[in-house]
Amino acid sequence: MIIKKYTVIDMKEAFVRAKYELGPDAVLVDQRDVRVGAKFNPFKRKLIEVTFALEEEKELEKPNIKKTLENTINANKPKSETVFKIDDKIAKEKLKHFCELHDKTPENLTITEKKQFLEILFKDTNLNEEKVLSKINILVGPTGVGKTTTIAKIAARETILNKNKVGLITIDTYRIGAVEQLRTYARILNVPFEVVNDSTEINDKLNTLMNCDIILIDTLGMSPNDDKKLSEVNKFIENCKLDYKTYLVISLTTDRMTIDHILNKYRYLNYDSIIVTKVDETNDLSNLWYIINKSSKPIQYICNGQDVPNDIREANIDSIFELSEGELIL
Ligand SMILES: Nc1nc2c(ncn2[C@@H]2O[C@H](COP(=O)(O)OP(=O)(O)OP(=O)(O)O)[C@@H](O)[C@H]2O)c(=O)[nH]1
Ligand SMILES: [Mg+2]
Repeated sequence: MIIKKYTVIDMKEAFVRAKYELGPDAVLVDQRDVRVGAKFNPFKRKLIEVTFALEEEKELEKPNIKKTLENTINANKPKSETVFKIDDKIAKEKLKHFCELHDKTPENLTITEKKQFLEILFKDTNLNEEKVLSKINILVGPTGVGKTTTIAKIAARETILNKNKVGLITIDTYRIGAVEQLRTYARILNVPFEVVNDSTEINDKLNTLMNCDIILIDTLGMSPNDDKKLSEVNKFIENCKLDYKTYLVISLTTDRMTIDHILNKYRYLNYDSIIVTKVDETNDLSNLWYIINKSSKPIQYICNGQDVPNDIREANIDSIFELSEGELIL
């Protein structure tokens, strides 16, 4: 029997990590609250220590875990109730015009016509720009939006599907458990992992991973109002001597006023591209259209769930169509 303990923030994280590492047959055997920090520190953080077990005959060899990942990467998610609500003035006009041309109402457009409409709607937007990862990729964004999880998803895709040699770095030594979270994923994928404690170390750590095709850098979550942390992360990024690409990770559950605020504040970090997460937690994809129109930067990935690595799509018409199941609502 394999016994594994995880120290996590919440049970969601515990299940994601156990399922990812031990497979679907892992069972929860114990759960207890723990406090982490110096002995007399009144601000000790409350975490949960959970123990999972996996029976001997169900133990998964690493190659089998990889096989499972390969099989699940392209698996379709069960049907959701997500729609694409056309609530913006320009989009509404375009849909009206399209329906007139086809002598239809939005409700009785065929699936093919709905797809054609989305193609027209997004035609001249940055959605259609080519999506390429750089050798060095830095994910930044507000707290809890899914930066670390998305890094694990990209790392798994690149390792397993694209056969790239991936290396992971974290500069998040701020949040308790953050280093361990990414280290666990690095161990499962059997890829090198480095921790950068100080902005001056960044180039040395990058040099040790120079034989990798893709390097993914995780950063600490920051409120867009926290100028101090924004400038701290900027220091790490600015010190990086090699070419890199920065991605702003943003949750689709964010309200539009906050989206504006985040897009604006994070401009300070000169992000090149956007990754949208938690699409599965909303039943309306219209904020995607909003983000595309508000930002001059292209969307690289869309993430639609907690499952590592399968809940990630390259952002394009096909993925938007798949996620909304072609349902357009006026
Ligand atoms: N529903 C849903 N949950 C997600 C998605 N991506 C990540 N999560 C969950 O969101 C929670 C936070 O994810 P993390 O990857 O730790 O987020 P983070 O941005 O690294 O958080 P900080 O480092 O604390 O800023 C976890 O419970 C993830 O499983 C997604 O696309 N959909
Ligand atoms: Mg994180």
